[in-house]
Amino acid sequence: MIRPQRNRYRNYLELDGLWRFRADPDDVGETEGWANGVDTWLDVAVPGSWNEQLAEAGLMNYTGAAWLFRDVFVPETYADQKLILRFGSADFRAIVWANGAAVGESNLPYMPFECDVTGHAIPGETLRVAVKVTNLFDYDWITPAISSEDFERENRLKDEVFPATRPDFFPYGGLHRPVKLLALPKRPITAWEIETDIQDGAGKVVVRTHAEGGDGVSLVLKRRGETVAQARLAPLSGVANLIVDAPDLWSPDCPALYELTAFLEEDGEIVDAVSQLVGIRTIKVVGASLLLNGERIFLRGFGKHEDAPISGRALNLPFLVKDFGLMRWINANSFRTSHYPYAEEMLDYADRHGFLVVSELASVNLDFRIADEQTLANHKRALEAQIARDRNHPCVIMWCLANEPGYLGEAEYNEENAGLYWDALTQKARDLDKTRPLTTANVQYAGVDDPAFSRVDVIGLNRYHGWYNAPGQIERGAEMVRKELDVLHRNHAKPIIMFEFGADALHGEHSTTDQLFTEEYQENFLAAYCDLLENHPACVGEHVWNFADFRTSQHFRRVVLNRKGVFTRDRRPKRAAFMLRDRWGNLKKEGR
Ligand code: BDP
Repeated sequence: MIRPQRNRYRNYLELDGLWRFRADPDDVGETEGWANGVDTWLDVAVPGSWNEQLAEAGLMNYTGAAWLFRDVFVPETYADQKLILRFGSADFRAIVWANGAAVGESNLPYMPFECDVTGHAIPGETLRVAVKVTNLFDYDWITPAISSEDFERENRLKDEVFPATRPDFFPYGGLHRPVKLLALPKRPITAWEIETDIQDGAGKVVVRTHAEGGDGVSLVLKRRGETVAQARLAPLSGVANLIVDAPDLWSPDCPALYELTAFLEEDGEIVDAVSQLVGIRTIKVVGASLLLNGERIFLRGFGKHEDAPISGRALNLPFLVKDFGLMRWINANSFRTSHYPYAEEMLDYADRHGFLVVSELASVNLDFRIADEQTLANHKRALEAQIARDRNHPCVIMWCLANEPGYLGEAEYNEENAGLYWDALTQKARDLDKTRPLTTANVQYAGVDDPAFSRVDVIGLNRYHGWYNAPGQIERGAEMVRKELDVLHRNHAKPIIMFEFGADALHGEHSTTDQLFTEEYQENFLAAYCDLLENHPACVGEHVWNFADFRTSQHFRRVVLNRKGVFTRDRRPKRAAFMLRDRWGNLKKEGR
């Protein structure tokens, strides 16, 4: 899939704004013909989650089907073009109608999808777009569904979570990312893959293109407006190598970007063009080290969420700019897209400002009592889509295949079941992308014998010793972590990243002694872990959980929000933020 862009051959209309909205709790919309429009509705902002926006209309905790509608005038200049409705995401599933005709659907949450509306969208006329969005998961999904009854049956949390969800983040529903009507050439370039390498000091940019027509592709690579390399591809779907002498390499200190353009030719004429910013860099695992451009790196940063007041999980550009500003202020150099792929706009920003991104799939709490063939097939499909969408971003340095699989410590999460599962998934990932290391985020209940560890390149851990266990006892908790790190280091000659460690802190709560929920406890907890991680021979990164407080389903252990943020939900710093800023500033000065 090619990113929407405007040039001589491509154009688009932005369909963001207020859309009409109607909840469909009884799921009658399709049989009652809502695709043609409805008589009564509410307004909802797109991009946006419906929950907080429409809380007063009773939709705060609504999970189920809802419809969104809008009309769009199709410009006459779009005649003879291929017309595509493009959704940045629809969470978690969607069906789309154009002037009452079903034109496409998506069942990959947090992923873009396109519906071809050529023939339905008539240039010079109005197009009615209707989308049915459902924010419920299926049981065979890679973040499995759960209901209140399941909780009770499992005798675990019982009916204690509202809305019922397995993962610890709110199941927001809506069109969370920009919606566009694309006008493309009739037979466009449909995809391209860009990989970079460094050989004998020269940069190598390997490009593969895919197109529906044309008889050749020419490539031009520029740096600051000057052409530095060119190539032609024939036939289509071929591979071209662009060689750049003495390249400016991409890194957090200097995120140098080149502009690559592909021109599609047919009968000697250019019929399509697409552009993309390219960073020349390598990322490799050697022994227990992680190397960027051949040099050791240490990841300092956070697990984040796409979460903000009112807009919920939606792309919120002022928050995006603010968050990157705060990450820069606190001297972070990286983050993980916990627990799903983030908006493409976020990756663009990270490319331009030099942040290292661990790109996580939307798999949380895989439960190996119920994971089956279909779950694995879904996981492969999600992997394929995510790699296709994000592989051309230099900021993406690693694929995290799942967060906390086997999260109950269930006996079924063993070599036999899970080993085969990870064999199949890691093989698929390596077939698709040979340039990036693979990881998972291990839950402490699955322990140090996680079957994923021998299959991935980087061992990822989430640990809460000193919080969920050994509460109020930071030293004891840190000692438990140290022991686990040593066992892992002995058993696997691989780098280790602590992807989560954190403690809830209520902004303004203080104590002179170690006391859960105070700002001092959070600060001391994080400092104790950092002391350990920064000095361990196999540890190549520390990601604090979480960047900011975020909304999750209601539960007695959560005070309105998950409070493990180093910043509040409206991005005010807690005490720990100043400690991290000093600590990470020093690491940066030491060149780590
Ligand atoms: C971890 C999960 C994360 C939670 C965190 C917590 O990966 O999603 O928010 O715990 O409990 O297990 O705060």
